[in-house]
Amino acid sequence: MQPATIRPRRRRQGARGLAAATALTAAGVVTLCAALPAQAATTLKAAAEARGRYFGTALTRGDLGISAETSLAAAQFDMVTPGNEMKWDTTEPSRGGFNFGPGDQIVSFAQSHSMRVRGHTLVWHAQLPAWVSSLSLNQVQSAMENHITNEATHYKGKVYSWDVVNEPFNEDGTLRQDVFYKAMGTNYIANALRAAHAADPNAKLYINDYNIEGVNAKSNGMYSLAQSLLAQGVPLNGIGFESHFIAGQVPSSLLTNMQRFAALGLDVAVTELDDRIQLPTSTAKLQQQGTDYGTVVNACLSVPRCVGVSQWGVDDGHSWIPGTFPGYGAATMYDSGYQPKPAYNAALNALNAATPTPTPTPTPTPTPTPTP
Ligand code: 9MR
Repeated sequence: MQPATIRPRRRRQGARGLAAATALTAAGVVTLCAALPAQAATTLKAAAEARGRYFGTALTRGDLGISAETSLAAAQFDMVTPGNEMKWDTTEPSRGGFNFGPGDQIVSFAQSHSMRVRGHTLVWHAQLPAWVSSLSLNQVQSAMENHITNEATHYKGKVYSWDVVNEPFNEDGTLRQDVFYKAMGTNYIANALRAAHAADPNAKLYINDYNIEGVNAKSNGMYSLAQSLLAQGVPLNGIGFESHFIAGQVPSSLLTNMQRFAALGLDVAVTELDDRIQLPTSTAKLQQQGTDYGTVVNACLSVPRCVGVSQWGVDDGHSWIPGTFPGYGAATMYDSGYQPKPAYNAALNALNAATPTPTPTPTPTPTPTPTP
């Protein structure tokens, strides 16, 4: 079989295209696996798409002005998360005063390079303008729903997904006592998801958080919340695992944890991957980072409901890490001269080496026996 005849279609359809091909004959499966090294993709996005996944990056407006960075982003990534431009302090800095210009610039860049967009984020305690936190509590729900309705309507059809609620949990698995919680209790999350769904029924709706990548108190809190929302019929489609790791410390329960969320019937995604190194770097530390990137990509590939991986920024020169974690840096797959690091090769190799997800054999539907 020629590779061309089974080349998957772009993006998520790729999974189905590939699945259809593998379902044809058992011999076809063998031919496909044997052919993989010869058709190894040379970019993250092509390799990810061949596995029915995306590979994304965060981009800010500042990044859009740096041509070396945008060329690399367009060449390697097929999903964009705006770093700051869709957050509340930008999009509704004063009550009812909306500004979608910065977010539109990111969307326009993405569209002109055939990249999709993860909308980020509608409800978050940070980068929240002061007017929201100073509302009287009986006005918060309407302000939140109005914000969501306006923003999600503006970007309707232009975003693949929304991080509807960002970072709602404390480390012990309880919900943060932010203004939304104080006004509505736990229900603020269901209210937010329902408002987002009403505005853009086709966007995949996520709750996104950090330190929920392994099985721990915080991810247990997220798991219970997800179960409860689904039981209530709330439109929740996925869980975002930010994945801001420290080199050598990827949680050993990452895969198990992803699997348990997927088993609820949710998509999962690695949404903000980076892997910071205590400076100075060394060959051994960069190799460890490569191992970590491979581990994360392989975990995603092992979970059929894991839709993709996004890195938080293109390169080490434009990463948030050094500014927030003094003494740490070099957290991405590209150095500050835009050269690929061992982590890039590890991610690409993991994608290229992966065996396509096997298609479950359809169970024949029994012909119903008419009851007399
Ligand atoms: O990358 C963002 C940085 O430019 C901002 O200063 C920062 C402010 O909170 O937010 C960063 O992005 C965060 C993301 O929105 C949510 N998860 C953590 C990210 C890193 O702080």
